[in-house]
Amino acid sequence: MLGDKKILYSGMQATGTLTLGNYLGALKNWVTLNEEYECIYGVMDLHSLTVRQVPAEFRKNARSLYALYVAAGLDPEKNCIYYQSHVSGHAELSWILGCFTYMGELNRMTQFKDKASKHADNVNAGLYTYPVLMAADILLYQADVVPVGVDQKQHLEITRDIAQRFNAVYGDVLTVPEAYIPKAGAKIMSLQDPQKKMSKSDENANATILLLDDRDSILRKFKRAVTDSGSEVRYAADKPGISNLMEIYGCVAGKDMAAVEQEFDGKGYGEFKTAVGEAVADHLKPLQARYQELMTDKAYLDAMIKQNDEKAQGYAVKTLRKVQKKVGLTERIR
Ligand code: ATP
Ligand code: LTN
Repeated sequence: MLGDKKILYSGMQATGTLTLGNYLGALKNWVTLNEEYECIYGVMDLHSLTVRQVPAEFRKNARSLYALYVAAGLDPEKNCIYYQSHVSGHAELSWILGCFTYMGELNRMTQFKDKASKHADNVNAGLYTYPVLMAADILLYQADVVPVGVDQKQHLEITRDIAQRFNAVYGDVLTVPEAYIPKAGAKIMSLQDPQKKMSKSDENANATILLLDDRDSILRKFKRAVTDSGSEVRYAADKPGISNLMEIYGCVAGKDMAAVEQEFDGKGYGEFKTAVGEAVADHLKPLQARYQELMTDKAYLDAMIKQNDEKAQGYAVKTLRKVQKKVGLTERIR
């Protein structure tokens, strides 16, 4: 709790460009929840290091992510939007929490298993302890709620377990956070294989809508999207392709599945796919325009980054000192 508002914390890895999945599963909800909470959003650049990065490209991606948060509607004057690597408390708390995490727990993480098989040549310790750093991110800010897509649910559960384990020994030190997983959009699927999550690391460009794709690409990708047998626009388990497109449409048009079915009653897949493409392109247009503006305003972004680094540091150091003291590390002499 900060003032009379609860704390919301979230972030994304600074790798590649955001997809429509990242947007509908996470970013869009951050904007919706924004007024209700005291909000802190990180550009999770330390997490990105678990996969090899090209330094210049990586720096660009991180800045682009920062600008996308702002372009999506998060005001950096009202919210704390900062770089994870600028607050050393993340790494420090992560070490301490690592001593309260069991290898058995980390062995069960599905993201680790998944990434380890995709990057078999670089199964590094960072990939393995990734959830501990994520727990440190969240617990450092005493977050009450963490809005994420459904693939992050397991990481939220381990965060809660670590916090409870720590509190059981040292008293009520860490806030145990709740995941906020949206009812619609929590798992947007690939446009080319509706059994697979839409992912920024997909090799097939047609599988993924990027937030910065131009209108023509968006329309073309939706036109080429894999659909199912039959011809009715109906939300059903045996129609994963159409159901995914309906979910996307519902999210951007603010409609539930019954309303979407009704709107496209008697219309074919072709007409529906065009409508989804247009709705998504229209929805993203203001965000894209704002993004372009921000990326040319170096002074403004730099000022916001500096100001928020200090703010984040201020929040983080309080928890860190408290934790250090509780575990018995010797206090600094002033
Ligand atoms: P990758 O697929 O390359 O591992 P990613 O696209 O999952 O990366 P992250 O930075 O791991 O990107 O995710 C950022 C946020 O977006 C998380 O809250 C995650 O749950 C959410 N998210 C990612 N993909 C989807 C998706 N397809 N549908 C809904 N939410 C998603
Ligand atoms: N692992 C997350 C990114 C992330 C995160 C966090 C999300 C790192 N630290 C703290 C919420 C809160 C992902 O989306 N891959």
